[in-house]
Amino acid sequence: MPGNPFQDVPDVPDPEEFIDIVHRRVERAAENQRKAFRGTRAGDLTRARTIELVRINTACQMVQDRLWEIVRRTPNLDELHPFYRELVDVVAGVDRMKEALASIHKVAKLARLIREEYGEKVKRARDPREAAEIRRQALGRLYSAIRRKAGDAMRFLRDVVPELKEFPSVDPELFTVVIAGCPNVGKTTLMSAITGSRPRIASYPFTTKGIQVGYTEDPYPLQVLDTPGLLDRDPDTMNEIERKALAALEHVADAVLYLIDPTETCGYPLEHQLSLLERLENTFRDTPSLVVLTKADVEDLWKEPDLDGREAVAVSAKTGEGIKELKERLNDMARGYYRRAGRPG
Ligand SMILES: Nc1nc2c(ncn2[C@@H]2O[C@H](COP(=O)(O)OP(=O)(O)OP(=O)(O)O)[C@@H](O)[C@H]2O)c(=O)[nH]1
Ligand SMILES: [Mg+2]
Repeated sequence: MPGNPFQDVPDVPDPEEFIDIVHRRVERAAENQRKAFRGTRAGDLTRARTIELVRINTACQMVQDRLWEIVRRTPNLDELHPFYRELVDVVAGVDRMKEALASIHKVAKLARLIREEYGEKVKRARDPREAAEIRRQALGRLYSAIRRKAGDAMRFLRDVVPELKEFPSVDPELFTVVIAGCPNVGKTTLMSAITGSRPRIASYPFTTKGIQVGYTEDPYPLQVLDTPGLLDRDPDTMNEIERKALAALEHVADAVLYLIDPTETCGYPLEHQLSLLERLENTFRDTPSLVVLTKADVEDLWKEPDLDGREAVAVSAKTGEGIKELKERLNDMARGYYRRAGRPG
């Protein structure tokens, strides 16, 4: 199952540390070449040319490989699903990220050019001193390209890539149910009751508790997202980042369950819960939804709220009441979704 498209992006090194690593490898390669010459009859010039060539090749190849690998294994930002694209924009900025990758790609290509150009030159060096001078120029250009052309980009990616790798792993092609509601209404408990699976917890911009992704397949694949601290606030008071993180969620939601706790044991009066419901309905205007009344087993406190004609299912995660019916409703929605998507489901 496809998940977070950034999970295979390699870690990006700090430019100065990278140069150190490259340089140490260069010296080791030169040393090995020197040893290989021991006991042979190779003349001074041949030795010098070969050793300097090994240095140039080792440095350039390593820079080219490592930088190219970063570019190659980062997904194409223009082809990302809007869910992930929006999240990238929150955490890194899509344009900034593209610029950084372009800079790194440029230096990878430059490393190849330096290798070709100076490799030819060093083969024709007239004496050992000239060979060393050519190698110094080659490595000087290479290291300065890393510092000046890729340095900022590398430092930037070094910071953001770990964050991108922590994005929730969701498959945007699956029928996705988002669970929304005030704190303590029973979101996480319901999610476990629906999916029966141990949800994976992933970080998500601006929620302190992260987001949980659960999955079930009976019979239609259902992906369920639990969203603590994300959908219990007023979208009008959100800042730019929060709005984008919310927009990302809208891109992936195929159905929303609005949870209401009619016992009010969650600590929020019904009136407050209903006004959140209205605000959320505005946000997820085009997404099919269903109201779920939780904690139906708490009979002495449970009272039927006025839902203004909205459809609702009463459930108890404790006794299992209503869960089967809720799952049937979700499966109906999923069936329609997969049929429209032209997938067997
Ligand atoms: N009696 C009863 N208690 C429930 C039921 N569902 C959840 N609870 C209780 O309600 C409390 C909150 O449940 P959670 O599932 O953690 O609620 P939540 O919405 O995920 O809360 P946050 O993650 O903090 O937003 C817990 O003490 C649960 O045991 C239910 O069906 N019946
Ligand atoms: Mg929870």
